[in-house]
Amino acid sequence: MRDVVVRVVVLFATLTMLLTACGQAAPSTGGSQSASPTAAATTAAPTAATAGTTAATGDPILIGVAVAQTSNVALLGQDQADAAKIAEAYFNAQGGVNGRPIKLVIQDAAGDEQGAINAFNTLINTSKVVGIVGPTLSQQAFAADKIANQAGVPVLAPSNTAKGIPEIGSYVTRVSAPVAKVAPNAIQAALNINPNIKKVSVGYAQDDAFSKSETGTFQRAVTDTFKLTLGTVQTWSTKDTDFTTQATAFLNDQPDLVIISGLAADGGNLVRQLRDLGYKGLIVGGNGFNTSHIYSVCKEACNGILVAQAYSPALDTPINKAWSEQYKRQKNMEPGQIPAQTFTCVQIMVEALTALDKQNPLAGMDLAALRTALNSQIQGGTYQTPLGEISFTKLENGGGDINQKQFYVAQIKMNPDGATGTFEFIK
Ligand code: 1QQ
Repeated sequence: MRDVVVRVVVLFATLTMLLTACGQAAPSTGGSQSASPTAAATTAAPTAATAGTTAATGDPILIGVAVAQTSNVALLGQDQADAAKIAEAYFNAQGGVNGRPIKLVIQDAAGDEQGAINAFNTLINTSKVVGIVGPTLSQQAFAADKIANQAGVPVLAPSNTAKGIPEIGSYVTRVSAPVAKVAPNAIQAALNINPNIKKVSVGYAQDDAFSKSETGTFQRAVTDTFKLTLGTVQTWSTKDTDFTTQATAFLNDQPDLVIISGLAADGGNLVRQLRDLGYKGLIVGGNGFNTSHIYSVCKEACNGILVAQAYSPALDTPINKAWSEQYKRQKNMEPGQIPAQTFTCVQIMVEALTALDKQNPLAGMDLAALRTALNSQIQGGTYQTPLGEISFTKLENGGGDINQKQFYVAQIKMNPDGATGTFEFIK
């Protein structure tokens, strides 16, 4: 019974320790946008159907969504598109942008750099959106965000966690907390389960920007923060399917913990092959494991994997209840971090547009001026979101990086069918 009870304990102590250890500033409480009209209006969690009396009408405001709808990244990207559509219906039912609806233009960014570049170009030049939510991978963001930055189009990064994303340019604002703040929480959780961990083996997909960034964070946390011994460091490609070499090297290294930074397909297959070869110790998976689609890759071998989280479905706020209820109604499961971050991006677009329209009616602005004003409004605001209260630190030579207060760790619990499971939140 205990196993099925979702326990959420906010890792304030660990977070504070890690922020201090990394020399990072505490989250700012600054920000100019006042109380969130949407959050205030969502106490009763109205659905699109029941909130019809306040629904937005008229000429829609176009918001671009450039996420992977095809390729090996599509499972993540399709969840993002679904989350964005839930946000579109939800906020339009709440009255949109002071009575005017938003309309998403969803463009397939596929799983590579060129796909993201093409999607961004179409959204900017053909669809003429006010801003873009996307792309799915950091690897793609480093290529595509530059284009939006040059064109003066605000980008909200829904799932780009590598070091250096907001530094791409002043029009890039990151909603997905960086690996440096999120990932080490999973090592602390592993030590809480097994205080005898001494030696840690690590691996990463060497052709993926996020995986490279995340393994750097993990390796520094192992040696510097937690004073553990770093064993073998294995590498592979996100396109690999055979991990015999890496799994054998991990086993020979005799670690107490293995930490894997890859995407769901390669990372999940590596876990399965490692368990098949007989590894019995704890495994930490990085943000690439942060999807229910992982269950079908590592199957029963997913059981027990620890994954740090920037979102908890149990956060008890009106906006999180509203979002998670909408998601559960459609998907029949709790929302995960990546869809929650994507919903949050659309929310921020709507709230920033709403605040801007009150100061300076959008109808009278040309598109270039509107995009620039929207970017400042986004970065100056404070938002009550499913991720908790968030705001952004404006970088001197770049865009905005998220200030988020709460992080969590979940452990995958597979069901006896070996095909379905849950992310259970732990201390
Ligand atoms: C990144 C990530 C991915 C794992 C998100 C899907 O965090 O590319 O930055």
